[in-house]
Amino acid sequence: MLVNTINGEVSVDGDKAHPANYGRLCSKGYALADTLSDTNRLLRPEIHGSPVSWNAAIECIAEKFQTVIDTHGPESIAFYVSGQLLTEDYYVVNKFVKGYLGTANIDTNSRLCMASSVAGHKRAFGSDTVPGCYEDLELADVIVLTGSNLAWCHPVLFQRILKAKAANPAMKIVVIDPRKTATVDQSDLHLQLKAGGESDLVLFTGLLQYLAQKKCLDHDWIDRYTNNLIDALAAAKQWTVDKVAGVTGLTKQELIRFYSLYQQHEKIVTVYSQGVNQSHKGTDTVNSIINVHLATGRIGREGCGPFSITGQPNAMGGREVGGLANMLACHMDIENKKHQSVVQRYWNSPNIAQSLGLKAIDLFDAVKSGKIKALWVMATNPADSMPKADEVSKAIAACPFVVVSDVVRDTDTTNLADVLLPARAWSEKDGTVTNSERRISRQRAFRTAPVDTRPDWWAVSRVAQHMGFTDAFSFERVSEIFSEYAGLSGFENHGSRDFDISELQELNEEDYDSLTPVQWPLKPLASSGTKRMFGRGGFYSVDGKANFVPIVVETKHERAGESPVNEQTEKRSARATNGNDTTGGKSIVRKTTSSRIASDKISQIGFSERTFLLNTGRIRDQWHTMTRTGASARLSAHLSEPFVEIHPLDAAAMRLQEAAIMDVISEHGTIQVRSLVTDRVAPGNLFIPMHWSNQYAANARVNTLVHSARDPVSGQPALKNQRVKMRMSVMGSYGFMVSRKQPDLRDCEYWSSVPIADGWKTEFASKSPPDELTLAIEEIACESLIGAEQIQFSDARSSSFRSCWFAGNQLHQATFISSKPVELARTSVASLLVHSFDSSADQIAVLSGVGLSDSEDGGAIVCSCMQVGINSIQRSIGNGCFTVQSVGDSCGAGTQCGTCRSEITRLIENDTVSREKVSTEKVVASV
Ligand SMILES: Nc1nc2c(c(=O)[nH]1)N[C@H]1C(S)=C(S)[C@@H](COP(=O)(O)OP(=O)(O)OC[C@H]3O[C@@H](n4cnc5c(=O)[nH]c(N)nc54)[C@H](O)[C@@H]3O)O[C@H]1N2
Ligand SMILES: Nc1nc2c(c(=O)[nH]1)N[C@H]1C(S)=C(S)[C@@H](COP(=O)(O)OP(=O)(O)OC[C@H]3O[C@@H](n4cnc5c(=O)[nH]c(N)nc54)[C@H](O)[C@@H]3O)O[C@H]1N2
Ligand SMILES: [Mo]
Repeated sequence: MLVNTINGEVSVDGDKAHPANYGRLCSKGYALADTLSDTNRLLRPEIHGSPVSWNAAIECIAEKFQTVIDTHGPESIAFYVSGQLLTEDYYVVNKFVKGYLGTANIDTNSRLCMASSVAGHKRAFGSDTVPGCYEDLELADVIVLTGSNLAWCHPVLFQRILKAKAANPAMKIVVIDPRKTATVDQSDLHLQLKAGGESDLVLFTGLLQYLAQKKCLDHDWIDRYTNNLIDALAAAKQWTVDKVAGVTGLTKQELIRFYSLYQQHEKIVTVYSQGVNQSHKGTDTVNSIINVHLATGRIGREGCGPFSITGQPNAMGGREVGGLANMLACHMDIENKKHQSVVQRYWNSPNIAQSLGLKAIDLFDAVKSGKIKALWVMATNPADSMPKADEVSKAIAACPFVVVSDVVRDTDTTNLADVLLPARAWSEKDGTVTNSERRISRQRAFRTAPVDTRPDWWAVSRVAQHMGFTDAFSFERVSEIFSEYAGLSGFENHGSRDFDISELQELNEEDYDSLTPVQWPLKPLASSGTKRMFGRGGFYSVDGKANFVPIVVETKHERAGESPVNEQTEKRSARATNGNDTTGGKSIVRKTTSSRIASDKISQIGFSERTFLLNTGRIRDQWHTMTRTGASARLSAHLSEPFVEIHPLDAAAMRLQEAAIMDVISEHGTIQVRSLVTDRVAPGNLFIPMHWSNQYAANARVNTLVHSARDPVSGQPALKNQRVKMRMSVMGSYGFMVSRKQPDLRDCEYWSSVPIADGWKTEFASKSPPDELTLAIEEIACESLIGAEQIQFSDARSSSFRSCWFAGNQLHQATFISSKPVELARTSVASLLVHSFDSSADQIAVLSGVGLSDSEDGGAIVCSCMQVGINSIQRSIGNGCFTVQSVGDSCGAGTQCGTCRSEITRLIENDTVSREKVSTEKVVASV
């Protein structure tokens, strides 16, 4: 990535020379400059909310940790870190915990992300190795994407694939997903299997059986390089096409079409991501995919391979430094005595961890039970991203001593900390990261960091030194850390471990700074890096052979996608509101709700409640818990409210109003989100994005609903598979507001705010009637908008209230409240904050809710890079632009990062369908 700074303004461009993206960036990449504002930055260390010096914070942490260790032993300390750290940060914190504190209680958000892939790789290859490289995706004849929404989550890679497909139209893209995603829009075949955790497992086990039956296995390769085929085939034997169809909900024709692709084409890559990993059978599913590739020798060759795609910038680096609670640095295992000794001697560590540490869910369970007395969370937001998120939040709040290192001041986790440490952000820190194809890249700081922020490795090193480990943590520069780490990768390795970058240990600071991207392993014979591995065996198991893993499936599980049971529950209690829940003096839910309509009243209204299977995941323009992307007006314009996707048939059965506010309920919690009726989800399924936190919505954290069921091998939680109930949330009033500051809407059961140019735009709703809600909101406005002047309008008959506050010729706040959802052109009203109101007629016109500018309302943003809305795109289509290219030429949409091209395609297709429908109707009419 290239960054330009002109007069202090930062702009971002792709690096055309980087082999992973060749200069392309995604919408979030282009908007990175927007997320760099200092407004929500954590700028100074804090203890219990008061700013302190770094020395004071470090002393406090070191002393507290020492006391806890002296009193309760090292196992009462835990660290929860993240794939958003750079490799050097990650290495130092692991060295500190596993080598010097003497516990392995350090786990990472990669547990929620790729632990099943790690475990699957290790079972099959003896090491956590991704065998292929991105180029294979361009060379393949068939790309199978399962449980991956590549178009939205890895848009740069996806654009690379689409470009390769344009050059080679015979290339086929297959998408396996219970939802019709933007990736599906660009595919040749969509297998919309039943969600619920076992479909993929059975699908790929059935594929192995099918290929064996069709005599398509590569026995020569298998004999030379693998073990255990017989057992794997025996276990797969029962999975006939008919049986697979029964479990997956796919037709026999679909299955045969899919299976015969593996029969007819040589070069196949099977890409998988969270739809596979985040399941209670994640590791077995990974192995069912790898089994197929081993059985056909499709590994380590051009255009072939199983390919686990990672998500976070440095998830792979984290695996390499041993970030997980069951690993040691440089792909060594904690429970392997030899590895323990290698690492202990290299570090000269006094107290190396001897046994497995706690994995994420167990770790927070131990926090909850009180076993963990001190916790350090670094670069992750578990109060939102962990399953059973309310329970996790309460556990953190109740933990006696909590340190949180972050770049943002207010997150749902920083608000629970005793000590806050301000970290350097990606633009300000220096180090290396590794991507999904084992490629290590230098990440260089390009922006001066706020004075009191420090890199995470620095903070950890200083605490370690303060605890007496002076020499082992005397790092002053990242290059020193990298050299030490590179040295360990080669120490007593002799080819026994896959991860070897020891060629790089002698780099001086200058060489390190100018390091060009390189793929490990780096061995003397291949010091330019290794593209592919295992083509001719060479696995890291005891005998150097790969292992087939026999897949045993017990199909007892709930079947997803069945038509929902209409549960007209008699006893319908009011929402389980999360009132002012405080534990240990720390507030958990920032904006609280109070239900003022009694439960009996809700049941009188009698909306139906139904049971669904809830799937969760990502949207195009938000990153995880929105701590940074949520601050970008540009990115928040794409999908700006927390929503639940529901199929039109289910919506009709529930008599849902358009864009209704819904209560979604599980045994763990209740949230409120807006309904989005779409055939992208299957009947009986729902989809809710993982992103919204208490910072941007009243109560929309999806993980408060999600169970902590997990894969038994990897410990990765099944985040995409939760039974829930859903019903319409009955509201007494609805509102819309634009304001300079994020409003305080504590009186509203529902609100959702997004930043816009010079202010905020907020949707809200309340159980109270409009007059009461208006009073409450105007009271807060009176207190906070001192000196401003108000004009207002109310219509008692339609229960509609409008109020505007002006200071000089600037609008400060405009509020629209009604007993029904407010009808207004949102984008026009939002633009009024940057308008100058020079006459009182102008001011009064706002009350009509009409934008004052002549420009047409562009509508909800589809193309974030060029800021083009749906209305503008539809106008272009209406004017005869029927290709993505011509839409781009006409209004600019889709011409930058390309991530929105699949949505533009769908708009064109919808338009074609409706035009065809009209013309067919005309034909019918004329007949
Ligand atoms: N825009 C954006 N991009 C991101 C991120 C982000 O937050 N925002 N995060 C990054 C990170 S850390 C990660 S890990 C990656 C994740 O990237 P992905 O794994 O592509 O993202 P998800 O949306 O979590 O899930 C992918 C798909 O799995 C499907 N799925 C659910 N259940 C099943 C099932 O049983 N079988 C199958 N076959 N599919 C199923 C979902 O419908 C969803 O479309 O994205 C990375 N990229
Ligand atoms: N329901 C559901 N839950 C999920 C998922 C899902 O698909 N569904 N996906 C899971 C997956 S794959 C993932 S990866 C996780 C992600 O979940 P989290 O890791 O919790 O998400 P982020 O919002 O990325 O949190 C990163 C935090 O680190 C801060 N930060 C950024 N850079 C730095 C830095 O350099 N140093 C420090 N100290 N702090 C920094 C950010 O401000 C932010 O607060 O969520 C998981 N949870
Ligand atoms: Mo992830």
